Amino acid sequence: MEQGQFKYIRNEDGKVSRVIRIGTRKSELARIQTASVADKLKELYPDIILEIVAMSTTGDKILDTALSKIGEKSLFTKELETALEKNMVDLVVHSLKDLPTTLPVGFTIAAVLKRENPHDAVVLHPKHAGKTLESLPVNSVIGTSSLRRAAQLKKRFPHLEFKDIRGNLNTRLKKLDEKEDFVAIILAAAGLKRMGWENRISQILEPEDCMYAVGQGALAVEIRASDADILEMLSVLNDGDTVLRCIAERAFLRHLEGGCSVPVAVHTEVKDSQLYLTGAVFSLDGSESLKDTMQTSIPVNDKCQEEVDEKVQRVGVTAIKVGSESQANAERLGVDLATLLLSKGAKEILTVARQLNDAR
Ligand code: DPM
Repeated sequence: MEQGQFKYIRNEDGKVSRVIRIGTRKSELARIQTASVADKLKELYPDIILEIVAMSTTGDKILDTALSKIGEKSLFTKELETALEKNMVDLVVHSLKDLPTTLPVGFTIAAVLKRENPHDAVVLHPKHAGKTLESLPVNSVIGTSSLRRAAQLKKRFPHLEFKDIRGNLNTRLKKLDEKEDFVAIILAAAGLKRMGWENRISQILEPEDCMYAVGQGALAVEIRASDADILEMLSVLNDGDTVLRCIAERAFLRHLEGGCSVPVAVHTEVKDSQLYLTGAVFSLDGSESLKDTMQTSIPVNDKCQEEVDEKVQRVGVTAIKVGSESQANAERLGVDLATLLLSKGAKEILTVARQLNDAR
């Protein structure tokens, strides 16, 4: 039964309930991520009725081009946002790192869930089991299309070669195992874990080797910014520390004017009521880099946005149950660190990186 703009159904007892429709990409990882959020919602709200709507996005269709070569920023999100806009779905689950730091008008991230391990991981060809990046033979070819990963690892492990690899996680693992093109591939530990492939991780890359991407390892739920009911319903999914870390990271990236395809990396930590942000930018071969760390305080007894009049979006996030002063501090931290790196020449490094990448 369609009633107004939302979808409703009549239960057996005659009660009418709104159906909450969740949009997802069709890849296995996207479906797993969506199902995990759906399960959490079912647990928190046993009476809700959920429906999952799967669709393909541009990013899923263009499989032969490196992500960083495709100009479109909202590669994996556009079709899903259109579905949100048309009320065909009510929420969409994304990997936060695939969401642009500026969302199109009318959308917001209502929840950022507790972050998985945000680090990158090495997956080896079975032939090389037991090795590490350090101990792999000279000129071993490593598969990654991430400028961020390639830049850092080229610098750190000059004996290795890096080549693009595209496709969803299933495709990449197949390309690694069934051919001889790559000795190893680099993937986010979080994605591997969600796919149930943790046993393929042979090495977790520490910040000294490779810092992670903005938002990596965190799931985000995007909604229509005007949908107050869903915003309220999802607010309990937020993990306070993850929200603050990711706001700082996203503010850093946004202020650098980086997209998802620039060699920018971060590391964040919450400790003793302090939020620490380390951010870095790299030239494509990693030979040039700028890196710094700053910190800010997380006030105790901080008031939630719920209690203040205006609901503020911070780099796309509206987390109404997380302290509002803390969120403001986190955003400022990201901007301040970006400002510092820009004053040291970050813009020039990123501009050259972009030009060289476009010319590849
Ligand atoms: C973005 C990048 C990659 C994805 C760039 C980067 C990796 C591309 C590649 C912005 N999105 O990380 O520097 O390796 O060629 C992506 C993955 C996940 C979300 C897969 C992965 C799962 C992990 C998560 C693709 N987006 O990074 O291994 O939820 O953070």
